[in-house]
Amino acid sequence: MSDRSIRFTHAITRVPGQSIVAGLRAMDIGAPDLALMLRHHADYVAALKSTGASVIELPPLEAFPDAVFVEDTALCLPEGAVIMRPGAKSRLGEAAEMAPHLAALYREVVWITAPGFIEAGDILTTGREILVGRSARTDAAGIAELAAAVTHWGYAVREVLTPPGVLHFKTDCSLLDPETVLATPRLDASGCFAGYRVIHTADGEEAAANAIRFNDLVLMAAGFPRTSERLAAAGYRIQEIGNSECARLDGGMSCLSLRFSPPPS
Ligand code: CIR
Repeated sequence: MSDRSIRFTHAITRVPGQSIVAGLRAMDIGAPDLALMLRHHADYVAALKSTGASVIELPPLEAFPDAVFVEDTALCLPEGAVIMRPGAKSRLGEAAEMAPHLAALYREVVWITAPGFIEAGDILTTGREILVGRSARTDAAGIAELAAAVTHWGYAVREVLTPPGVLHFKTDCSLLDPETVLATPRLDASGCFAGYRVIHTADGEEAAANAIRFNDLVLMAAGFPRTSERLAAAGYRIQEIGNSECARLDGGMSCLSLRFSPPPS
């Protein structure tokens, strides 16, 4: 089984800017503290680098309050990159800001075009397929366009549903290894992971589901001890990162990076 869904040579992150206080959120529980978010972000980047990956750290983009959540702008596969078309109006322009950075690394860069919408927070690439959750940000037209783009690279795309009221499909799940998923019980109950090994988040720790497997590490948000214990007991090497400020904007570990291995140039 190939492990290209968990092993990466590169990541791209973006430093959060002052405008982060205007970031989108489902529920207002107070503005994020930028100074604390910057500390958490630095820890996150250091953890990615500690695995040996090259991390491209982009500067803040004040015109786009949510631009720190770079994951939503593209799907990066070993064969090529697909530039997303975010369903949140205020985020639409983030994709064009990311595109040149990917064009510098990939020969093949394709774009999702109107009228479809898709944000990569709704995309989980496993060892055998690409799962895409239809959500308030990702529609059928966007998913169909993604499928058309990646089919010729040999990928199977399966449309699933992001639960109502949940921002993205990966808000509620992560890939731990090519055949194992960390998921909330509510998402797993939909049956979308049939055939996979599934580890559930502990009761009351649903926000731990948005983790990332990056090379030898699983990065997870700090503050979810019972889920963390479950993952450690299953043999994963856990690194906890503070996420209190991103969480105010419904963001987590996956949202903060693009993780990929571009073809050798
Ligand atoms: C948003 O609502 O778009 C941002 N505040 C959070 C984006 C989180 N991204 C992700 O889950 N991939």
